[in-house]
Amino acid sequence: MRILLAGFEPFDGAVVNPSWEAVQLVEQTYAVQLGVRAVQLPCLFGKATEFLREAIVEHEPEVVVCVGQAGGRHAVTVERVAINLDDARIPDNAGEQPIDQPIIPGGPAAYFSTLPVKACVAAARKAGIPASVSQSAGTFVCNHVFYGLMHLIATEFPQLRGGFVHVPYAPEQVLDHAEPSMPVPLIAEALTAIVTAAVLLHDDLRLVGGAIH
Ligand code: PCA
Repeated sequence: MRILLAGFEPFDGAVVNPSWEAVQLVEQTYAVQLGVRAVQLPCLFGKATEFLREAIVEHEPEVVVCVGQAGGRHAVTVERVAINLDDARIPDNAGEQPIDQPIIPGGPAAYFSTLPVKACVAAARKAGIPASVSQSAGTFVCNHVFYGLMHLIATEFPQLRGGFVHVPYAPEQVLDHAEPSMPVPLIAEALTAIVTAAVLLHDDLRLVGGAIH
């Protein structure tokens, strides 16, 4: 099995991004056993997806899981849907701040993850780590890359399965303010459980996991 895990570089003035720290840890531990390769994506509209496409061409993975930081979330969240919209609240790392622009003009309004999202959540919880389904990956670079990945799968790589996972801040990012956080080794364990579930299960489990709002 070949698995590509993509994390992001720090953004918005931060010095670390737990997504990149965690995917590296998974690679270090499971490179051989699970066939995991970790790559870092720039926090840039456009370029990040191009970089991801190059990594897919180079590594020929069967499953791609992109991972990003979602500061303020208290759990590891498996994203269900990517929407065809860039609407940046802050600039990306090159100062780009698209407002209300389609990612792919004329593309579908949305793509669903092709990971078994409920099974992935269940696997992380079974490992003892707080996890839930998320119904929105936002409208910044993470949603942009998630949509870009699903569009690549729809148009160029039909055998590939893929999706997106958002992770909380690492503790060192919130030392002086009241925000939830999760140690990077725990995030890495959750990602390992999620990737394993994604590899083993093509069809999702029918579990409660929706949201009222
Ligand atoms: N999180 C941002 C972009 C990069 C990252 O790690 C997001 O959620 O869009």
